[in-house]
Amino acid sequence: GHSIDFHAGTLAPDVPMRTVNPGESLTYTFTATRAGIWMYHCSTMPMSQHIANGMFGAVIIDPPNLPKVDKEYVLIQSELYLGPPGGVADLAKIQADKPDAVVFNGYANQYDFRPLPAKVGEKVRIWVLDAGPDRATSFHVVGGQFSTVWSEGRYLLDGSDSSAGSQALALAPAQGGFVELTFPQAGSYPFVSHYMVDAERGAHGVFKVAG
Ligand SMILES: [Cu+2]
Repeated sequence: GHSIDFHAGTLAPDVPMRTVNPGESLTYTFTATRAGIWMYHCSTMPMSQHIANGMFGAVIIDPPNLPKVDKEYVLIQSELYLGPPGGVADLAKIQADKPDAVVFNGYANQYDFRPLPAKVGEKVRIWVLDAGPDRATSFHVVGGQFSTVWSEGRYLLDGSDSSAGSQALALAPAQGGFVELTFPQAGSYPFVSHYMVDAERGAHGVFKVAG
């Protein structure tokens, strides 16, 4: 059985978040009242293993009057605890806090091999969600500074003060937000979780910035 814990709405979870068995279905409705990058995930026990199997996602509700940008990306960080091929995530590794890989959008280092494009001078917005199940992130762009930081419902930095900048967006599991930055020169700008052991496990990619 599986279920859904849907952070983008608020209600008594008893019935809508119940576990349904294979072949059964459940229709879930919600009203988008609050902005954010909201996690949803399976909440059937052991929840850590269901989330580690990839049963999670994000719903993005823009804040009112969110300015247009030139490019917008979504990066969801999560961990992989590899079980046998074709099998499920390894519960012992999960409980020992020993991930095999920490990834953006499901695959280790995928944006090293297929960098995300941008151009010099463009304003780029990056939504980030930490889906866990268990590790926090510190999202950082090497060579970049964030002019805007929005986290969990409020601006930490709204871009109005050109002397103010940010170097990392800190997110605990299930937290999300966005950053904005402009690349000053052409080049390859790595982005990482600045929990360095996780960057080295695969939470690493590159923005390829064209002149
Ligand atoms: Cu599940």
